Amino acid sequence: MSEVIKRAWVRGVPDTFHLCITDGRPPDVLLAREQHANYVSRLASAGLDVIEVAPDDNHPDCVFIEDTAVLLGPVVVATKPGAPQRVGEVGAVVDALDGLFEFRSIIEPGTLDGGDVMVLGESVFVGRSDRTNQAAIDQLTDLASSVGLQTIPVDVSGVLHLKSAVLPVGSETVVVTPGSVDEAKLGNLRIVYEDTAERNQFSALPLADRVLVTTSAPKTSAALEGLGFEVDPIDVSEILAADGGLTCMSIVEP
Ligand code: CIR
Repeated sequence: MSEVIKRAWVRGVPDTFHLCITDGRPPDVLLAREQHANYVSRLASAGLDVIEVAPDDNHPDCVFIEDTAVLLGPVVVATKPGAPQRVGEVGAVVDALDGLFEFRSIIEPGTLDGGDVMVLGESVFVGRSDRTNQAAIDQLTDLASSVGLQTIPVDVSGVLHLKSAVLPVGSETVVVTPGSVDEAKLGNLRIVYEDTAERNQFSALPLADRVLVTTSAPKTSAALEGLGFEVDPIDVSEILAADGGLTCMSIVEP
């Protein structure tokens, strides 16, 4: 039987990226675009079929496509981003996914960012954060249950999203920023801690044969290598400046 090629949806960096929501310095648009192109080529070289949604200058944060739609098996859940200025990003992404999955939607008063959703096996961990509220968690719980998945809410503090602080690097291992989440909720997952000197600098995206990791967290990455993970470092300084990471620039088919 031939290998199934998975798809990944990405969205380009708009000319207005320097106006994105950030607690830090504005990112450099041209450098961000170079780093994004490098990210896209790493996904493609890992065997993913990459589909690009055009950027929209009216939405400076649109490169963070993960926040707009969540794939739960045969279902795509259009989110309701918790930052009001990001709500308009969802339509173009839904258009790209339309017809490929059964369509569902988070509705008001729910707000949910895809960065708060981590699907591992049969479990859907969902961060209760400044962007994702209980109403949306209740809706997601029902949607997940309809496709046989169990939802586990996790309180998130001091970071933007669940996946700012809990990064899957394999099906059973996560890298955690100490003190950001209630680790008891992570059940039997193996926890590797982000090095304290690299706080909020580590991000990761597991690919078929390796884990893409940020160059900004070499000690954490070395610890992963010590555990047998094949790491592939990538510089995404401008994405980190915009409070993003490696998961947030794509929606990868499970
Ligand atoms: C925001 O504040 O919404 C963006 N500047 C960053 C979003 C990052 N998204 C993600 O990690 N899933």
